[in-house]
Order: sequence, then C-alpha cells, then structure tokens
Amino acid sequence: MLKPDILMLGPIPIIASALEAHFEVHRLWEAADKADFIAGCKDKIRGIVTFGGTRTDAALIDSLPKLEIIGNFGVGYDTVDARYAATKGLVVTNTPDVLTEEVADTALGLILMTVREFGAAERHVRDGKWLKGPYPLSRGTLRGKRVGIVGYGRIGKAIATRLKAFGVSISYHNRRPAADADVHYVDTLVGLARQVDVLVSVLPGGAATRHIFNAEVFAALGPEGIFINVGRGSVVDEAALVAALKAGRLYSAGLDVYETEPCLPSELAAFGRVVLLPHVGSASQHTRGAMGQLVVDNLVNWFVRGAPLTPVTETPWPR
Ligand code: 8YV
Repeated sequence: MLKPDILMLGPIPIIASALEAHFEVHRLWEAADKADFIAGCKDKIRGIVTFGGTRTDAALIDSLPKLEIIGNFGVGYDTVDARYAATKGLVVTNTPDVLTEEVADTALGLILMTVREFGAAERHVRDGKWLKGPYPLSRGTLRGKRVGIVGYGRIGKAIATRLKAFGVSISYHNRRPAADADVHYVDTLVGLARQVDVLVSVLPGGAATRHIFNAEVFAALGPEGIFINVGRGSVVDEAALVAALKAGRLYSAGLDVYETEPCLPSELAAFGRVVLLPHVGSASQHTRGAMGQLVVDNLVNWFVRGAPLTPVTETPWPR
C-alpha cells in the first residue's frame, strides 16, 4: 500500500524514524524555496506535522487541497489555525495527558528555584563566591504562603496536587470554576493576583489570552510577589514585566516560555534572582517520546481507521 504523504513543517528528531516508517515525509524546513517546495508536493499532501515553532495558518491550509489532518506535537496548538481548519472539515490533533506530569514537575522546579533563588545560589558556588562568603538568606519562602494557579486544566490540577504536599494555600482562576476543583476559585485574574504571593500561569496562547498578565496584574501581585509561567509566553506583556521588576513593584519571576522564543528581553537576564528556563516544560526524552508517539498514532489511526485519537475541541470527533 502507498504511504500517505505528510508535510513536516520543522524538525522533530524524536519522531523522524517512526513517521518515515508509516508515511512519505516531505521536510519543508530543508527547502531553500518553501513556496516552490509546496507547489511541488501540494497535490499529494494529506497530513501536516507541526509544533510550537512553526505556523499552520489559513494560507498554508488553503495551499494543500488534499489535506485531511494536522498533527500538532504539543498540547498547546496556538500556532495552528484550528478554527479555520474546522471550517475546511479538517481534523487537528494535539498531545494532551502524556506531558501533564512533566510540565507540572517543571512548574514546581521553577517555583522552588525562584522563591528560594536556587539559580543565583548555584551560580554563587560555580563562580567561586562561596569561598568568600555564604549566599545571602533568601527573602522568599513557601512557608505560610499563598499560591494562585491561572488555568486550571489538567496541568494546573497536577501542579495543585504537588503544591498540596508543600502545605501552601492554593487558589485558582479560570474562565469558569472547574467542576472537580477542591481548591478556592477566584473569578478575576487581578483578584487572584491580589490574594496570592506566587502566581503561576499555565494558560494557553492565542488571541484570547494575549498580554493578560499586564502592569495591572503585576501591581496586584505586589512588591513581594513572584510570577511563574509554564504556559505560553504570549500571555505576558514582557515590557510590563520588566518595568515592574525594575521598579520593585514585583519581586521576581520564573519563566519557561517567552513571547518571541528563543529571543527574550535582554533586561530579564540582568535580574539575578529571576529564573529563566529555555522552554523545557515537557523536554525529557521520556515525555517528548510519548508526545511523538501520540502524534504518529493519531495520524496512523486517521489513515487506517478513519478516526483521530486526540482531536482538539475545535475539530471534535465524531464530527
Ligand atoms: C513543547 C509545549 O515545548 O506541549 C506544549 O504545548 O509547549 C511543549 O510541550 C512544544 O510542543 C514543542 O514545540
């Protein structure tokens, strides 16, 4: 049987061989002239494989008349125009569940690193400064503190599960209260920021959440407040974040995601206690392997059985 043709928008080494076993893979990122490349294969392409670093917009969708399915490597699919794909009768899949625990672990790591300044403390050892004196006591602690989670889906709940063991008070904000939540709900983001010491964002990207962490939210979090982000960088007004840190209106931040990755405001790196990770929330071999397998399984199920495994909400299955 002929292998279905798949357009891969960027490299995802962990699934390269599994994809090639099932599909004829066309590697767009290797093409010198992308428009030319697409023109050459457009009448064969039945699937796209994409991830956060690449964009699947209406123009790309329209250029592929045989397209049936878009498989996104990642739970967040803000770089795929899923609404437009739905109007075209396409299926979009993502990789939920398999990364939940890994990203929640990352959030806890980032919270601890930021609150207790472990990044700066570690640099103190590496730079030989310990020989001259101990690292200063951290102003931050989780003892007696309140943590607010913004975005109370699977990952938000997994973060709350971990935080319970730390004995902190936990509350959350969502567009709507979560049915099965056993922690306190706050109905506005600013209201939550006002009530907590550490604010953790797990929000997805996209127009609805763009820059919702703004000067007002950082002011509400306050001069002792700590902001953590493991969702998407686009939710943060980074200029407002830098300004709040600079002016001492916010104590610190721990970030895994940025607005225009891998570029970030140079001022952020200048704050010694701010912790900056390079978008590694799900980045273990184990979890990226599981995400990759789910991308492949979705495509295989689609082409062999006519049904995706994990369609996104805009393209539900059965339709
Ligand atoms: C990955 C992520 O970094 O799942 C997501 O939404 O942000 C991460 O797991 C990303 O998918 C890889 O591009």
